Amino acid sequence: MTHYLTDSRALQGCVKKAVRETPVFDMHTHIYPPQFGELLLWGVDDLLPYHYLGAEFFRYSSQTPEEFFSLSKQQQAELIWEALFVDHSPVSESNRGVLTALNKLRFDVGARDLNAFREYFANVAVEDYVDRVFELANVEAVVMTNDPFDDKERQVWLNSKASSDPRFRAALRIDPVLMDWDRSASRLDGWGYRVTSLLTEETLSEISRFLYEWIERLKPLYLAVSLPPSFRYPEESKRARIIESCIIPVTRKTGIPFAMMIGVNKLINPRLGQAGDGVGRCDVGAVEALAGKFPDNRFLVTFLSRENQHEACVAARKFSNVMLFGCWWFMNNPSIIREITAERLELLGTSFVPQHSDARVLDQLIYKWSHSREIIAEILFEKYEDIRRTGWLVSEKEVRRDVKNLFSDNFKRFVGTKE
Ligand code: FIX
Ligand code: ZN
Repeated sequence: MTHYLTDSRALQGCVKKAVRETPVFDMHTHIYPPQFGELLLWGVDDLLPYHYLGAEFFRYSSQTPEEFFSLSKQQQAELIWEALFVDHSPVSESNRGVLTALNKLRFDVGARDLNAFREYFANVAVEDYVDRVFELANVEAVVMTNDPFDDKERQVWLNSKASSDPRFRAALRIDPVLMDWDRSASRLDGWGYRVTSLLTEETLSEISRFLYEWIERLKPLYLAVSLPPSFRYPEESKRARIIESCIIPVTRKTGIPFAMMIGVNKLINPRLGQAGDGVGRCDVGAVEALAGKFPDNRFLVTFLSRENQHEACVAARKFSNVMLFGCWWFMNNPSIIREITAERLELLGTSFVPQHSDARVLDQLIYKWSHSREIIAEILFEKYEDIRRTGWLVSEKEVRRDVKNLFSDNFKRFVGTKE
């Protein structure tokens, strides 16, 4: 006998509980298992200098970026703590995130004692802390951002020290191939691939070999790139030629999606380093053209500009080989998450991936998922309540099914790992 939720309060409680209890498969992050050494950032002295806070720090401080970045991360953390938490109330999303993470870790945030936090991190084993964070955040697994052009990371993979921890899954990130082929050609040449900056047939074949070899090495769930607002398709460019001749056939043959993260203007203020990127409105038509021309390929897509979100939902309605995901970066703020999650449910039902954390520091998993779960539960309840008022009742089993699809199974099915 199916038990339907007839009462609004019971329905709300059920949605909140299902959203809180359902593990997430975090499909885009920048965190790594301890075997990757210093590539794994964790603890309060990595949490505070995170580039989101750095950008905000420079709005209050007379320090130049050059002076700031010459300091140790402990010194950077102390300056950020003073400027963004003590001298001004920490109400921005990145500031509140630090407080949420520390609070969930059972620190006395109100004591405002940075050194008390440090005491814990100085004494905890990183492996134990990874377990604690995944448990607190209720994260089943994370997808890393694996970049063969990063010298440190490439060595980890070539020396096969990479982790077999099933909580850390790979994604092959190939921005330099699509964004700066001329410079990347010399690097691939140095790694033994017969390529030139000219896209000859041999070069295109060797780019494909590079991709196949790294897909074999990493076993990635998808192949990813971030693209600027100027990205167009079709277009007469090396980028479009490599996408058509290499990325599309290789991802189709290996059965993995091509993930396009579109809308970042890299280093509009280069002095800020990782914090120096900006955002711009994109041409969603490029995604429509690729999804339409290559119906046997699958595309994970996210846009950085709020102004692209409605068009993106309409495009996803037209192409079932497009899976919209996340509230990326400058979108990952409560006011926007609320807006686009409602928009997506209204236009796509439950056929999308509502969020990814983009965590660069392990501890961020705690706050990024705590904040997003709260909002997703609110919006999801509103939509169930709307249909409850028509007489269509849902059961707890159906609510949990929908939440599991949103938090993990939509992605797993799309990348082909759903058992
Ligand atoms: O391109 C990306 O994967 C972006 O998410 C990062 O470059 C960015 O710095 C970030 O971490 C945003 O949250
Ligand atoms: Zn990212």
